Amino acid sequence: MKKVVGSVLALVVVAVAGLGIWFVAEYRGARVDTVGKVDFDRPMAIPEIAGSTVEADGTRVFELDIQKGTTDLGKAQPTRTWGINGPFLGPTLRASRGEKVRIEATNSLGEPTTLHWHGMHLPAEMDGGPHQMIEAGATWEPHWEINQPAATLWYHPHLHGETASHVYNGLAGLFILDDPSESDLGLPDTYGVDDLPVMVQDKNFDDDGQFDDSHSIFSNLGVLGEEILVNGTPSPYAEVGTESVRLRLLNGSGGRTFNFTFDDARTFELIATDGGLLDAPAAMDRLQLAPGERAEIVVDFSPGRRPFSAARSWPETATASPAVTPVSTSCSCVRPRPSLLRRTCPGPLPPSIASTRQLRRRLEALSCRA
Ligand SMILES: [Cu+2]
Repeated sequence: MKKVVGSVLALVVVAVAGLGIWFVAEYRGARVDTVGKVDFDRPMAIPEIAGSTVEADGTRVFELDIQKGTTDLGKAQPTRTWGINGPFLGPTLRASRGEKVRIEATNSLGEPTTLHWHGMHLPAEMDGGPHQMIEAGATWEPHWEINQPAATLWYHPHLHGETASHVYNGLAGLFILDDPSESDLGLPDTYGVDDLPVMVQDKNFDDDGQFDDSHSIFSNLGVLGEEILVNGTPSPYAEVGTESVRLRLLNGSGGRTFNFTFDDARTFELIATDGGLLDAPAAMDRLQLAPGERAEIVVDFSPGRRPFSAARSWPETATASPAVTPVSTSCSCVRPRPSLLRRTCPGPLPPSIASTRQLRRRLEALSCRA
């Protein structure tokens, strides 16, 4: 009898332990760290600047076609993806403060979607929320005037219950706002050369190389992908030709928070967050971005060699793999960094934004020098 009880107890212990391991695995939902497992053998894609036309009254018009396609993401067969003006992701829209813009967004997906301008100050009826569906085959033409400081924004669908999956499939792009009064600060500003977009998204793939956005039954975060794409490129590296490089970081993931840092823990300077330029650069060696958040950093690289591996996510916060490997191949001079970024005293930072909460502490120590 004792033997039977012992065996049953052992079985129960094994079962509970197994259940615990399964629970933890399910709860975590993905690997925590892929550092060292990525080869960095593909040049990082740089989204094109979207073409536009300017009408007689000065309105800048962008034509966007929301569509389906396929993309080589390093799998045995092409991955079915969604994109804007192309098969995967969207071009970078760019406009200046004071300009009127109009978007002619045509939905060729075969199903309804929306386009939302994340971070843009604009009338509610232009914002592309769930109440502004673009039906299949329809064209939606929101228009507004850019009236906010220079900033890195992004656009993506924002429809009820399907936002995450439409973004996951590939509908996302940057919207860079320029402010003429801030263009003489001497910051790296040649797009694709020393001013690089870095849109980071985590993905899971099924055995056929297709996106898999199913997630753990215990995860209320959303999908935590095990592979990291930057601007839609797996295993990306980027060559840079100047020592000072500006990276416009966007966490375009649905659930994963990234804590960006470099292999050698080098210091970089944070120059902007979601709302635009800070009043002064803030030196740091790690930067956390939750889904949807943006930041601009300036980092220095040594010339002529492949110096260090990467901006990567720090394992303690969430998972991740190195995101981008900047390589500097030749040198121009390190630009002097302006000590003052904004011309005027900024207002209080929005309290709801996690990364700016941390920055607020740093900024409180700075007196406004405008
Ligand atoms: Cu958004």
